[in-house]
Amino acid sequence: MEPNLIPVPRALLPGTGELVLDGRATLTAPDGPAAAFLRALLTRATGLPFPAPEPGTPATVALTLDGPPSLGREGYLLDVAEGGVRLRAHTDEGLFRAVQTLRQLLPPQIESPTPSAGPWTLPYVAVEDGPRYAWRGVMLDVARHFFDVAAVKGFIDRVVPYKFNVLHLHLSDDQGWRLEMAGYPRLTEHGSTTAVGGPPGGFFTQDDFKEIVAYAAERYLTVVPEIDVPGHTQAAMSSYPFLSTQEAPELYEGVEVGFSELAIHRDSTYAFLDDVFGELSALTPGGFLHIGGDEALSTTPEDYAHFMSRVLPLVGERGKTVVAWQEAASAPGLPPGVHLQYWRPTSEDVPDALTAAARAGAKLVMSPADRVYLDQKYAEDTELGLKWAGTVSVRQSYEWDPEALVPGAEVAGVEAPLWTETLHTPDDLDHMLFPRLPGVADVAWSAAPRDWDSHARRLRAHTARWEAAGITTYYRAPELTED
Ligand code: IFG
Repeated sequence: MEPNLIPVPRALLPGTGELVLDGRATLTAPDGPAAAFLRALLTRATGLPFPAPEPGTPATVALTLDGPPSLGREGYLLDVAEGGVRLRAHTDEGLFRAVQTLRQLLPPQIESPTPSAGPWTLPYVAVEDGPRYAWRGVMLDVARHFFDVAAVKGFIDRVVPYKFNVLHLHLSDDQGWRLEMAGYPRLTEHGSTTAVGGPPGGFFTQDDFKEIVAYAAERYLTVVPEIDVPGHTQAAMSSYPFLSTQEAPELYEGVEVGFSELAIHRDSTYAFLDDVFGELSALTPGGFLHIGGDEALSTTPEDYAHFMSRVLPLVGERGKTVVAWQEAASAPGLPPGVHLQYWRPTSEDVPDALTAAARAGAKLVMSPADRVYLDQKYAEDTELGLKWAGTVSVRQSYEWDPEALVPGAEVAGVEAPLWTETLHTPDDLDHMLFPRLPGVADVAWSAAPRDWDSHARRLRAHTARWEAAGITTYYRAPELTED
C-alpha cells in the first residue's frame, strides 16, 4: 500500500517490509537546521537516544549532502530499506524537506509533544522528490485580530510538515498596525490598541518579529512582511493624521474595506513610507517585501498610479523584490521580478492589466479566493469565516490548476491566505486550516495530476496526525468520512 504522503512525491517505489527504529538506532547528519529539527522531533516523540554510530559502522538513519545538483535547492532522495534510512539532498534545505517526508512515513504518534511507546515502524520505500513551485506560501492576517509570537510559532508548526516555505504576515490594516516602528512609536502605542470588534489589539516588538523570523528560518520558511498601502490604512492614519486627508481619522473596529487611503499628494506620505520600508527591510532577511495595494477603492486610477510610481522605488532601493496584490498590475513601471498576488475568484475575468503585466515579466503568486482563501466558509453552516467568494469545500481547495488561470504567465507559486475578521484564537485558525491546507500544499508542491479519491484517502489517514499534534478543532468535513 502506498504511504499516505501529502504532498504527493514526484516518484515513489514502495518496498515490501518495514524497518523498526528502537533504542539501538543510530543517527548521523550534517550540522544544520535539518538535523536539529529531526533530532528534536525524534527525541520529543520517541524518547529514543539516537546516538552516533560506532566509528566505521553505518548509521541506522543517515542524512548526507551528497545528492546530485540536479535535485536543486529543495529536492531530495529518501530510502528506507533493510539496511536503514538514507536521506540525500544537495542542500540542507533539501534534507529538511526530506525530513518532513520521513516524519509522515512514521506513525502518527511522531507528532505527539510527549514520548510514546511506538513501535516506530517505517515502510520500505524509495522516494525521489522536488517541488513544482518555488513559492509555497501561507498568509496570516494579524491585523484584523492579533496573534502573538506563540500563536505564530504554532501556525508555523502546522505548515512545516506540508513543505510550505513562505510565511506572509499581513501586519497592517484599517483595524490595527502590528509591528513596532522605531521612528513612529504611535503606530503601535495608538494604532495597535484595537481590532475587529474592539480591543484587545496587540503588536510585535522588533525583537518579537526577529524571534518569528528566526523560528521560521530554522524551518526554511521565508518571512514576507506586508505593509498594505495606499488602502487599508486607517490605523496608520489615526496614529499619524498627517498621513490622512480625513479631518480626525479614528481607529476602526468594523469589517468594511476600501474606505481608507493615504494622502496621495503629500511628500510627507512618502517620507513616512520610506522610513517604514527602510526599517522593515532591515528586519527582513528574506528577499521580498509586500506593499499590499489591494482595494484602494477611494483612490482614483490616476492617483493610484502616481502613488505606486513613488512607492515601488522605495522597496527596490533596498534590494528587495516587490510583492503586491493583483491590483498593482495597473501601476506604471513595475520593477523587474515583481510578484503579483492573484486573489480574485476564478469566476471573475482576469483584468487585462494583470495579463499584460504577466506578459511583461511579472511573476504570479496564485491565491484565487474561491480556491485558497481559507477564511471562507466550508459550507453554509460553517460558523466561522466569510463567504463573499462563496463557500470553499475541501475538494475545491485541492482540485484546481494554478497554470490555467492566466495563460502565458510565469507562476511563481501558490499561497493560502488566512484572513482573521472572524477568527480570534489558534483553535479558530486550525478549524479553517484543516483539512484544506494539505490540499493547497499538494497543489503547490506536486506536479502530478490531481486525484481527489487518492487525496481524500490520504487526508483520512492524516486526521490521526493532526490529533496527535494537538490540532483538534479541524473541520469534520463529510469528505473525511468513508463514503
Ligand atoms: N479581501 C481583502 C482582505 C480581506 C479579505 C477577506 C484581499 C487582498 C477580503 N483584500 O483579499 O483584506 O478582508 O476574505
